[in-house]
Amino acid sequence: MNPVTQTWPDDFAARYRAEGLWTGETFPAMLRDRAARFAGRTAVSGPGARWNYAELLERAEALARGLLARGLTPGDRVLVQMSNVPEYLSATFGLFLAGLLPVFALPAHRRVELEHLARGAQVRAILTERRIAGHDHAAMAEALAADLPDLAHVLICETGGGEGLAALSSGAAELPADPDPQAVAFLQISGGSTGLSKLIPRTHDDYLYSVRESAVISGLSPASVYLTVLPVSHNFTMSSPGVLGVLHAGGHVVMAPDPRPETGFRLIAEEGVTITALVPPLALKWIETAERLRPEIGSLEVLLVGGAKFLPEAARRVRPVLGCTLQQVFGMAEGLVNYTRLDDPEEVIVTTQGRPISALDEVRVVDDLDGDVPEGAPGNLLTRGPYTIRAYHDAPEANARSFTEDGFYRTGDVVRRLPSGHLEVQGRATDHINRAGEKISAEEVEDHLLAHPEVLDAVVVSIPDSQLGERICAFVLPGEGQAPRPAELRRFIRGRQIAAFKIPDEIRLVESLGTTAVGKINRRALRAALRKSYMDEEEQA
Ligand code: AMP
Ligand code: DBH
Repeated sequence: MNPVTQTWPDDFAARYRAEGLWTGETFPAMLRDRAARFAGRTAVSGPGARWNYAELLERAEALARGLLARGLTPGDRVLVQMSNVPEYLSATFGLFLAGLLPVFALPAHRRVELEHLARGAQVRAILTERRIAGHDHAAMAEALAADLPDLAHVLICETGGGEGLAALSSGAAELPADPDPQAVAFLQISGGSTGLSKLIPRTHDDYLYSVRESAVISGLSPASVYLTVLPVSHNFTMSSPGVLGVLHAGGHVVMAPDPRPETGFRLIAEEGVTITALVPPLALKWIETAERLRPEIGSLEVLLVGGAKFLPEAARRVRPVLGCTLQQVFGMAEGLVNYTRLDDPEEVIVTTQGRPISALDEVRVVDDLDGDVPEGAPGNLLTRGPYTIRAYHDAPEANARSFTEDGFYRTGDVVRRLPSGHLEVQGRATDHINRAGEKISAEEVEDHLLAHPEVLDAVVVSIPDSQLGERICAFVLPGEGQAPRPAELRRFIRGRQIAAFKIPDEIRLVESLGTTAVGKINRRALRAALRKSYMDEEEQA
C-alpha cells in the first residue's frame, strides 16, 4: 500500500513548532481531552440523537474497537460518505481513534467519483448510510466493493431511526497509541479544477492549527451552538471553523437534515443556534425568506458565507435582515483560509473575502510569469504556510502544475490585496465552474459528453447566474449522423453515475466550435471565446 504523507521542509516545520502553531495535539487526544473537560455538555444533536461529550467519545471508541476487531489495521484508508447526521462525528472520531484514515466523499458523489477516490487512496473499506436523500448508498457501495478487490469492507451506518453504528461497534480490539502529530490524519478532496478530484493529505498538526485559530477568529466558546447546513464533510463545514472548531471549543453542533431556510430558522429558535455557515446562493435564499417570514432568530450572532464570491449588494443585507454579523470566508481544502474579522468595519466585511488566519501564511499576488504585481493590482494568488499542503497524494503531474518550485500552492484564484492584507476575490485563472460553491471541472464534464457516440466534440463553460452564481453550459458539436437532442444528452450524462451537480444546466448544439481545431488544443481559448459569444448574445436579447 502506497503510504500517505505530507511534509514541510525541516526549517519550516521547526519554525511552525517554535512559534507555537503546531502544538503536537492530535484528533484522538483532542476528543479525549474535551470529553474529560466537558463530559456532560451537549456535543452534538440531530434527528433522533443528542449526545454529550462523554457519550460521543464512548461511541467513537466503541466503533474504533469494532472496526479493528473486523480486521481493519491502523493506517488503512476508509472512504466515508455520510450526510449531516450525528453519527458522522462518532464515525470520524472512531476512525481517528483506530488510526484509520478517513477519505471524505460528498453525499452527492456517485459511482464514478467514489471509484476514483477509492482507487486513488487504495481504500480498504467504505462507510456510508443505507440511504441518503432517497438514494441507495448501500447498493452503490456493495457494487463498488464487488469491483475493487482491495475494498474488503462495506460498513453501513443505519441512520433514519435505525441503530446507527451499533452493529459495527462490537469488538474488544485494543486501540493504538496516539498518532504522530505530523502524520496524515485524513484525506480531504479538491474540487477538481482539471479533471477529477485530487486527494489532499492533512496532518493532525497542520489541520488542528487551522481549526484552533478559526475557532478564535469566529469567536467560539463552550456557549456556541453551530448549525451544520452545508454538507458536513466539506472542508468549509468541517474546519472553518466548522464542526471541528466547535468541538475544539467545547460547543454544541446541531445537524440540519436539509438546507431549507424554514428548517434552519426552526432549529435556530429551538436550539438557540449562535453561528452557522452558508454558500452565497443559500445565504440569499435565507435572506429572502427571512424578509417574508420574520423568523425568531435572535440567538444568531454570526453567519459565515464562503465557497464562492458573495457580492457586496447581497452581503450588505445580512446584518439588517438576519440581525447577525457577517463573516466572509475564502478558503480551500488545500489549506489557506481567509476570514473577515468580527470587528472589521462593516465596509470591509461586505466588500472583501477576508485576510489569512496566520501571520505565517505567505501570500503572493503575481502575474502569469510569477512576478509580483504592484500592491493593489489583481493577480494570481500563490500561498505557502503552516496549514497549506506542499503536495497532493500520489499525483506528480498535478503537483508539478499546482506548486511552485519553492513550495507555493497555485490557488488558481485571481485576487487583489488591500493594504490591510484583506483579499478581494476577482475571479480565477482556471476553467472550473463554481456552481453554488460546488467546483466542477469543465474538462471532466466534456469527457462525459464526448463518451456519447453522436458527440464529436464538446466545450463546457461557466455562465454567470443570478441564483447559482454560475451555471454549467455545454456547447456540443454533433457527429455526422443524427444529432442527439439536449434532453437525450442530459439523460445520457445522468446515466453516467456522476454527481448530479455536474450535469449541464444548459446544452447548446452548434454547427462549429469556431476556428480553433477540434481536440484538446487550446481548450482554454476556445472556452473563453464560446463564453463570450454566449454573453454577447444574451446582451442583445
Ligand atoms: P477547493 O480547492 O476545491 O477546496 O475550492 C476552493 C476554491 O473555492 C477557492 O480556490 C476559490 O476558487 C473558491 N472559493 C472559496 N471561497 C470563496 C469565496 N469566499 N469567494 C470566492 N471564491 C471562493
Ligand atoms: O470552497 C472551499 O473549499 C472553502 C470555502 C470556505 C473552504 O475549503 C474553506 C472555507 O475552508
